[in-house]
Amino acid sequence: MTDTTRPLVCHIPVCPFSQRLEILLALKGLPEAVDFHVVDITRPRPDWLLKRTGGTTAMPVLLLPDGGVIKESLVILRYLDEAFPEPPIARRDPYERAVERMLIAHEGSFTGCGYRFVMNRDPAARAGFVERMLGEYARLDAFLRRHNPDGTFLFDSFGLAEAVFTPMFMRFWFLDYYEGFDLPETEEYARVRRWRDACLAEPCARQVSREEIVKLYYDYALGCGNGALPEGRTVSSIAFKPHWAERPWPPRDKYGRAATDHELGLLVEDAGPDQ
Ligand code: GAZ
Repeated sequence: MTDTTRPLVCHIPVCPFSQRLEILLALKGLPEAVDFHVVDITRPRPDWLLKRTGGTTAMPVLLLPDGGVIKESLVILRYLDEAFPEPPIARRDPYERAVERMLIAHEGSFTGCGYRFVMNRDPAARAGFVERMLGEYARLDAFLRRHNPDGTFLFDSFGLAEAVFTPMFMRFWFLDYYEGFDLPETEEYARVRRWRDACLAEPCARQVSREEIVKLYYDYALGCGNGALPEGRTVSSIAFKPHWAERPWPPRDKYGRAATDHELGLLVEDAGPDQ
């Protein structure tokens, strides 16, 4: 049962934006500070939720016991960091806070670039996506070299900026799998690579695995985001059932023939003894 005295986060479990909140709470050692309510992205939102949000459907949203509603993962992150102040995750010094915010200001274009890349259906456009993605990493690299050239994280440890970017570094495993794209192992990207690798190794950021992301985001690789169905399919790859661990790995070639529900292990009957 949900405890109505605690804030409630409505979320889509594999969504990178809600993983940011889970990482923050894990860093604070407060996984119980809020309740999580899972929303099925492949179905219409329930009426009680739409009433609270005023009709918007994007997750995560934070519902407060007194009726308050907070949207946007970056805003929710700050709210939780302030509402449960110990230990603080955002920097305390005003200048350091500004540096942290400048880096976080890059998250939108970084995220959008990776998602547009995985969703691209035109092989001729691929080179342009590689170039733009490298441009995004180069910008992060330059920022980190400027503000902490010899360190690993932006400051001395995994903090707010890392909680914002790590879910995207994890989602971009789909670029490695479906596009053969990874951050090059060259000196040019060495600083951002050190940061990225340390973010991926953080124990507080283990809410999803590479296998889960690759399997659940197959439809994104076919150009269908947010639970939309590719042509000829009846079950979204982002569906909760059948569980991702029971499904085979999808084909890597996203520009070739699309896999069927059956090939993706998405038909529940496939698991039955009579089939
Ligand atoms: N800016 C918001 C935040 O909280 O930071 C974004 C929230 C959001 O987009 N949530 C998605 C959602 O609820 C789930 S995660 N969508 C359903 C709805 O009804 O709005 C990201 C993309 C993208 C496609 C998908 C996603 C994604 O680009 O992971 O780019 C950033 C959705 C094509």
